[in-house]
Amino acid sequence: MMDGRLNRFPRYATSQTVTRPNAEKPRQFKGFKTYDDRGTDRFVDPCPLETGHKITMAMDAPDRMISISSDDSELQLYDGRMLAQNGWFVLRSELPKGKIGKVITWIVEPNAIPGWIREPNIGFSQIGYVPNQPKVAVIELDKQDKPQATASLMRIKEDGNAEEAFKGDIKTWGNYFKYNYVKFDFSSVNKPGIYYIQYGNTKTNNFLIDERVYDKITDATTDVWVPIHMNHMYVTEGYRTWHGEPFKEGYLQAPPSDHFDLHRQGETTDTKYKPLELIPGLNVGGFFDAGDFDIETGSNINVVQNFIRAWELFKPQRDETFVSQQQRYVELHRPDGVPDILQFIEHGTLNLIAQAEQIGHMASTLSNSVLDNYHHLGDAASITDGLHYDPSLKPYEVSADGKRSGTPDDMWAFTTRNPSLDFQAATMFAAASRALTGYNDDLAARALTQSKRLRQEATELMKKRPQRPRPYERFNNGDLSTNLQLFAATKEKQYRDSYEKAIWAALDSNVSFTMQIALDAVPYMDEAYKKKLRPYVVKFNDYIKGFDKENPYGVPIGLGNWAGVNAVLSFGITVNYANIYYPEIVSKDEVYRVANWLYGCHPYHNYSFVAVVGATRPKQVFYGNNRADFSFIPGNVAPGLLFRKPDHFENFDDWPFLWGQNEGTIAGNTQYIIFGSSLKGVMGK
Ligand SMILES: [Ca+2]
Ligand SMILES: [Ca+2]
Ligand SMILES: [Ca+2]
Repeated sequence: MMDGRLNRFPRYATSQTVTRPNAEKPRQFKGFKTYDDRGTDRFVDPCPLETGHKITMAMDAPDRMISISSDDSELQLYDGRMLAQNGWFVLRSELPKGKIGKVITWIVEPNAIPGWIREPNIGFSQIGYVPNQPKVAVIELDKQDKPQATASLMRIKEDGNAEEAFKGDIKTWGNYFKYNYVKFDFSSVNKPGIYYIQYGNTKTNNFLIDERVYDKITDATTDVWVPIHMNHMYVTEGYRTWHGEPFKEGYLQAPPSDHFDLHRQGETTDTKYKPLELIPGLNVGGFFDAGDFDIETGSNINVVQNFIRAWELFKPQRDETFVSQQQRYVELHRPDGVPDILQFIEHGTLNLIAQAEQIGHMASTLSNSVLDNYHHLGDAASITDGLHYDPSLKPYEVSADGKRSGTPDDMWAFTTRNPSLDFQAATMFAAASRALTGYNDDLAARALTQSKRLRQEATELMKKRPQRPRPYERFNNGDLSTNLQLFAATKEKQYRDSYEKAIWAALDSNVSFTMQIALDAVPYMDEAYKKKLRPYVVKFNDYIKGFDKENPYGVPIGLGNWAGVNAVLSFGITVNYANIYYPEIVSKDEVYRVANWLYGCHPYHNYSFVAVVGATRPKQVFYGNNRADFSFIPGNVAPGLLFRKPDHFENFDDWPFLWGQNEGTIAGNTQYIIFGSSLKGVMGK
C-alpha cells in the first residue's frame, strides 16, 4: 500500500519503460555497456511502479511486514527485472542537488512478533543412510528455543502407517554463531526402510535406510550437467535442445584490455597474432565455466584432471552420452559404446591442446569481448552471430556472402603468458596423455609433447623472473604435482626423485594441504613410500576429528565470500582416499561427514545441495545458465552455505541469482564426481 493506494507486486516484469539518449545514462563499469542498443544510441529507463511518501508491504504477513516513510522526499518503487532478470524490487529517493548535511529522512519500520521462535531445522541426509553407517541428525535451534528431551525415528510400514522405530535422547552440542545445536543419534537403527524424524511438533520428510542409497549420487552430474556444459557442440536431450553449436566464428586475439570477469590482456599479445586477428582452431572442445559460457583455462585444466583422477582410480564405464566430435553433436541418454568419462577427458583436452599448439602457451581465458554478451541467458549458440567480425561493415550489417558481419561480438582469447598456468597445463597434459593412450593415441601423443615443451619453457621463464613470487608453488603445489604426473606418465626416474625430494618437507609444513597429492602418489610408488607416509596419515586423521569440536557438522565450513563447497569436497575426497589406502587409520565412519553435509545436514535448511540428488528434497533453484527460469540443471552442486557477518548462514532457495550460494562451476562439479566416485569406491570395498 502506497499512500493508501493498494497494489500487488507483479509476478513477472510487466510495468512500463521509456528510452532516453545514452548521453543521459550514468557511466557503467569501466565504461562498458550492459545493453545492446541496436544502433539507436538510446537506453531503456523503467518507470516506477508507484511513488509516494509511505509504503507498507505485506501487511497480511506479520513475519514479513515492513513500512517505510519519508516526509521530505518522494519514495519511488521500481521493478528491477524490467532491465535484468536478476533485478530486485528497488525503493529509492533521489537525493536533491547541491544540499549537504541532512538531505532526506527515511523511517524504516520492520514488524516484530513478540516472543517469535524460529522453527527447528533438522539436518539429515536426504540421500538416506546405508545400514551400518553412523546416523546423527543435527538440529539447529533458536537460542530462545528450549530443546526437547528426546526425538523419535519413525518407520513407514508397507500399509502406509508409521510406527516408532527408535526413541533416543537429545544431546547438546552447543552454540555456533547464531544458533544452538543439539544432536539426535539413531545409528542403532539399521533395518532397511522408509523413515522420518519426529522432533517435538516438527516432522521431517522421509528418507531411506538402505544398502544402495549412494549408488546413483554421480549419475545426474555425469549424464546431464557435464554434457550440457560441453562447449562447441550441439547438445540435445529427448525433445529439448539445450544449446546449439556455440562460437562458430572462433576466437580473436584480445587487444590490450582491462576487461571484466577478472580478465585482462597485457600490453603485448605474447603471441604471433595481431590484436583482433583470428586465432585458428580454438573453437573445439572445452567446457563452459559455470553460469556463464567462457572457457576459463585454469578451471578447464582442473576439469580434465578431475576426470582423469576419477577414471584412473575407479574406471567408471558408464555410457549414457553420445558424443561425436566429427558431427559436433552430443545427445543425452544415448549410449555410443564409449565410456563417457573418456569422452569428457578428450573433449577438455581438445580445447587445451588447441591453445598450446595454436597460441604456443595457455590462454588465461577464452571469453566475451563485449559486456552485453557476458550476461547472456539462454542458448549459448546465440551469444554471438556465428559470423566473422569485419570492421569494414557497419554494426549489424552482414556481408553479401553471408559470412561476415559488422557486429563486434566475436569472442576473444586472452593470451598474456603466465608460466604458472603453463606449469599446471603441463601437469594435466602428462596425465591426459596417459588416460587417452589406447583410446585416442594421436591426441595422447600431442598432449605428451606439449607437456614436456611447456614444462621446459615455463621453467626457463621462471628463472628469468626470480624477483617475482611463484604462485604455483604457494597455492597448488604445482611442481610436486607436475613431477608426480610426469613420473606416472613416463616412469622416468628424474621426475620421481624430484617429487620425493619435495613431498616430505611439504607434508611437514602442512599435512592437510599436502595430503591429497601424497595420497595421489600411492598407486605409483613403492611400499617404502606408503610406509613413510603412514605417520602423516595418522596426523591427518587427528585433523579430521578436530572438526567435531570446531562446529556441529564436523566438516571445514568456509566463511568466505563464496560458500565453501570446494573446500568441503576437497576435504571429503582426501578423507575417502585416506580410507581407501589406510583403512586401519582413517575409518570408514569418517567418509560420511561430507556426504551428510552435502545432502542436507547443514545450517539454514536441510535440502540437498546437489540438484535432483536427495530424492525427497533437493534444492529447487540454482544459479546456472537457466536461472532466469528459476530452475536448475540436474547434477549441479551449489556452493552451499554463504556466511554473512557477524553470524548468519544462508542459502536462498527461492532466489537463484546469488552466485556465491547457488552457482555451480565446471571445476566444482567435476570435483564432485571424484568425491562421489571415491565414496562409491569406499562403499564397494
Ligand atoms: Ca567466467
Ligand atoms: Ca558415451
Ligand atoms: Ca561474430
